[in-house]
Amino acid sequence: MSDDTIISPDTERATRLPPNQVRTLKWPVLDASGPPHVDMSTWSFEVSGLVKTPLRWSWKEFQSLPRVKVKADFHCVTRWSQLDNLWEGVAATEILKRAGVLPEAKYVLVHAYDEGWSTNMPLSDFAVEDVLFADLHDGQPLSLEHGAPLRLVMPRLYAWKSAKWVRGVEFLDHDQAGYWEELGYHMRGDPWSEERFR
Ligand SMILES: Nc1nc2c(c(=O)[nH]1)N[C@H]1C(S)=C(S)[C@@H](COP(=O)(O)O)O[C@H]1N2
Ligand SMILES: [Mo]
Repeated sequence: MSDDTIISPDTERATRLPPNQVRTLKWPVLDASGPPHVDMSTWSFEVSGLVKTPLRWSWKEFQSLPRVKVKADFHCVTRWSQLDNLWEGVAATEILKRAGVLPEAKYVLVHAYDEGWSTNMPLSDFAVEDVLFADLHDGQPLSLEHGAPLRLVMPRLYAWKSAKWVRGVEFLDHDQAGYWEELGYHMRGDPWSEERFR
């Protein structure tokens, strides 16, 4: 692993597994309704809401952004954890820098290509250096079922916050419940304090 890899701080805890999690060696697939059809010729990533500069990138444009590598663990609320993932893609901080988030923005709503699916989190959880929009996992392109072409990775929150098939992020002054959050999942989802439901 090269030295420029960002190490997610939770991977350096003496106890790697959050409470009531079990380690898995085979990466499960979990989602509400399966992969959407994503057409790469019309794919775009949109940054909207409370920003100075709303942005929209095509796949080709998105590929030209500066890239990072992040080593991180992945904890699903259904109690499996997959340790030591190497993700590659574009850092959330890079997107924040380019869009110029306004001071009123306090929350993020992440939109995905599977119809009606979204997830929310505080901006303070999104704006940390180990959050990224990834297209590679352990050196391989993401598979469709794991979120290709691009997924969000939020290493410090439960895995349902790591939106697959992302199509954009919206910055808000209020916390707006996404798909699972509407159904009772936690607005934040910190695995270390077991913020599973609300
Ligand atoms: N767009 C989208 N992203 C999603 C979901 C979904 O239904 N749609 N499910 C979430 C849930 S509940 C989990 S646990 C993780 C699982 O990621 P994986 O299938 O790559 O393991 O994806 C999350 N991202
Ligand atoms: Mo999940």
